[in-house]
Amino acid sequence: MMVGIVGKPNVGKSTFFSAATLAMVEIASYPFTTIKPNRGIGYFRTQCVCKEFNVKDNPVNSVCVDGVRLIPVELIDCAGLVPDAWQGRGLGNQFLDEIRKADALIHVVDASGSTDIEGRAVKPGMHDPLEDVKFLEKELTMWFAQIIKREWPRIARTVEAGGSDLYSLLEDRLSGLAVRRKHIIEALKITELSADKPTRWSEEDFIRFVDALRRSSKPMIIAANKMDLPFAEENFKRLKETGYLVIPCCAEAELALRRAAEKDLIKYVPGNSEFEITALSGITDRQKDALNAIREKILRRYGSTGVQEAINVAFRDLLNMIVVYPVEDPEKLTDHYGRVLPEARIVPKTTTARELAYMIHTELGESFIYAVDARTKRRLGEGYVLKDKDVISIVSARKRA
Ligand SMILES: Nc1nc2c(ncn2[C@@H]2O[C@H](COP(=O)(O)OP(=O)(O)O)[C@@H](O)[C@H]2O)c(=O)[nH]1
Ligand SMILES: [Mg+2]
Repeated sequence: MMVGIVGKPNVGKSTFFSAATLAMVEIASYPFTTIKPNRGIGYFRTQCVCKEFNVKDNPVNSVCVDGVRLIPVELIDCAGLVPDAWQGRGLGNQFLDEIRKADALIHVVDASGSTDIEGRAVKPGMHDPLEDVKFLEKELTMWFAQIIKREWPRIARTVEAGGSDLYSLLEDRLSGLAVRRKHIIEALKITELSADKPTRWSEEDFIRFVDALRRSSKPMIIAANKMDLPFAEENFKRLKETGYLVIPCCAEAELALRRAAEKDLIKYVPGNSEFEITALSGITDRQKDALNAIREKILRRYGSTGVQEAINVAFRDLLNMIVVYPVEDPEKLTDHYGRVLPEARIVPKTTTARELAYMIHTELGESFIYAVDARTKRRLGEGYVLKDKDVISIVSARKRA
């Protein structure tokens, strides 16, 4: 699963991305690799179960800092979207090419209204960020429509001639856009259009369908960025009225905190509502003032800088992911090498015990007998649907994992 960071130019996408993917000291020792300049690893933050079980853990695929488990997730910093990108204007094609692979979007909006529709600097309050929301929706829908339209007559005719069904044809045509069958089913349900008679759809029906398909396959939250500037507070309230989940953000503050933590000036865990100045020397008064300003203006007021929260909301609420801890020994919570709670896996909410076994190893899935809930020590059947923070041991005909 991948989340794209999108929006017009100069709203703070790259600042958000840099902050989210900056690995600080405790994290940096783990071998998480950067994929490409605009593709990186951020973290999903969850309360680790180590405290509940009262154990000292040895994470392998993730990190545990003060009882906070950080699990790597993939992020894409998309090029800035300009009006009429869908027709190839500006970096339009590049933007759309990057967004293809995203399963969900974080729309970074300049809540202070200090950038116009093309991303040029204006005085705070001069531009209405609600326009940016409508604009991005329209661009994405037009782009989807353009791709589908090219083959629509052929697809519609094939369906009605009984050659194939609409689901399969569209799924096939749109696989490169990370559009799946369930998204197509959802869009048809919402629009109440007939999958059997697509030639009878009007132009308006077609656009309604495409719009619904775009919404289901590229679900979106809004990161209301630049909350440190004037007018942001009132625009944040207005943005919430759009019905989207809106997270107040200050990407610049998150970047400053992570950099300070990287230099060992402060102790800060991404997403925390506070930090502690730990540097005994080498910190200037100016740095101190800047950090204190972040504390007063952002952390005290909004609870966090919002960057980590936006990533969490995207994976948890848009993509419906949960975290599970597979272990081999349900008593000691260890793997084969005796490492405690080595893995935290982020998986879809509907995952069953057997599906988890398959995710770990095909062989384990095939030889699955039952699973054990490490909390209750109860046996779970293959169809057991995993819950968030489950610690699970899988017993197979060949081995445990
Ligand atoms: N005041 C303020 N400025 C920010 C914030 N985040 C980013 N910026 C500034 O906005 C400008 C554009 O940022 P950038 O990340 O390059 O935007 P992008 O074009 O969307 O990738 C830069 O000058 C950033 O320093 C923020 O939270 N508050
Ligand atoms: Mg950028």
